[in-house]
Amino acid sequence: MRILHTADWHIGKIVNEVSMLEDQEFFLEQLIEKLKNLDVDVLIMAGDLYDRAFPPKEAVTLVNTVLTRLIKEINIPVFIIAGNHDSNERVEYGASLFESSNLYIEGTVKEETRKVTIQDTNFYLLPFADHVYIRELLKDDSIKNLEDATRAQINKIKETMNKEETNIIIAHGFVINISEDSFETTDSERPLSIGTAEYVNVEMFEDFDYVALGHLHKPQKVKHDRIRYSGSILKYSKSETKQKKQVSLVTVEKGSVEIEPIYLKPLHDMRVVKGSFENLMTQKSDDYVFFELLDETFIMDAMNQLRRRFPNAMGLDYITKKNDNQVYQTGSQKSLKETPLEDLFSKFYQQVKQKELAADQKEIVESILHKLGGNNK
Ligand SMILES: [Mn+2]
Repeated sequence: MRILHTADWHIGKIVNEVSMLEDQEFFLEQLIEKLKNLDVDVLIMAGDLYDRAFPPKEAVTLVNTVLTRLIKEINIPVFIIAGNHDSNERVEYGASLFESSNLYIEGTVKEETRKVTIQDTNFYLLPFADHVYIRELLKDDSIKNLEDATRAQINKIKETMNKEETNIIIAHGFVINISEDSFETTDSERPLSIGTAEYVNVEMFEDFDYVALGHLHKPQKVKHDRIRYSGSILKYSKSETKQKKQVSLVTVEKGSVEIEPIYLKPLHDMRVVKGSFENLMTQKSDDYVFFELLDETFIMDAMNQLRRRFPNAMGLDYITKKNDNQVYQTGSQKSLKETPLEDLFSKFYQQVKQKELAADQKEIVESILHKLGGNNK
C-alpha cells in the first residue's frame, strides 16, 4: 500500500495580512501533477483542511477545484479528516454522496470510529473533537481530558480491530512520546484546549501499522517511523522558516514502513533576513521575508523602503533593541506610576537614541510637560 501522507493545508490562511491562497493553489497544482507519476494508492489529508471554521469563499472554491481534480484526474481514494481549525460539520458537507466517488471526508466524530477498507488495508478516520464532545458522545464520565477521550476512542477501535490485517489510523492532535519529549511547536498551531492536558501519549497508537498525524507543522516522527506528522504543506509563520516542508510517500506492508519525503517547490519561500538596513537595501527578493535589523538607531519608514526591494516583506524587528525592551517591560506597573514623566521620557529617549538627553533638551521637555498640565507624576 503506497500512501501520500499530507496534512495541515490550512486553505485560506493569512500570514501577517498576506493571503496564502495563490501559494496554496500553486502547491496543490504541483501536487496533482506529481501524483500523476507517483503510483500512489491513497492520498491522506490529516486535518486542518481549512484555516478557519468559516473559510473565505475563495478558499472553498480552491478546495472544491483541487478535490474534484484529485478524484477525476488521479482517480485514487482520498481521505480527509477535520482538524481543530476546521468546522467538523461544514467540512463533512456532502460526505456521504462523495463516498461513491472515493472521496472520504470524516468531519464529525462518531461513536463508532469510521473504518474504510482499501485493498487489504483498513483505514480508521479519527477527526478532531474536544474531550467534552467525546465524553458526551461516548457517555463516559471518566473522560476528563483529551488524552482520556482519545484513549477511549482507540480502545473502542481495538475491540474489533483484526491485528492480522494492516491497520492505519488518521488522526489530528498533539501526540507525544512522554518518555522523550522530543516535539516542537510553532505559532500557527492553535492550542487544542485551554486549561486541560492537550497531549496524547504515543503509547496508545502502538498497535497500528501506520499512524498518519496532522497538527504539528514540522514533519517529524513520534517515537517510531510508523507514527508521524507529514507537517504543513507550506511555511505558515516566522517560527516555521527554518523547517523543510514535505509530503510523505509512505509504503506500508504488514510490519514494515518505508518513508520517502517528497519536496515540492513553493511559489515563494518564507525566511528570516538579518542585517543592517543599508546592507538589506542592496539585496532583492520576492520571498516572504521577516527582517531582523541590526541597526542601533530607528530608521524612519524602514518597512516601506525595504518593500521596494522585497515586495513580499512580512515583518520587521530590531533585534539589538529587543533586550532593552525586555528590561523596560519587566519594570512593574507600580514603579512606572511612581516614576516622574520626565524621567520616563529620558529613559525612552535613551532607548531609542542610545544616548542621554542633553541639559538643554531636558529643559525643553520639562517645560512642555509643565504646559501639558503639570501633573507629571
Ligand atoms: Mn491543527
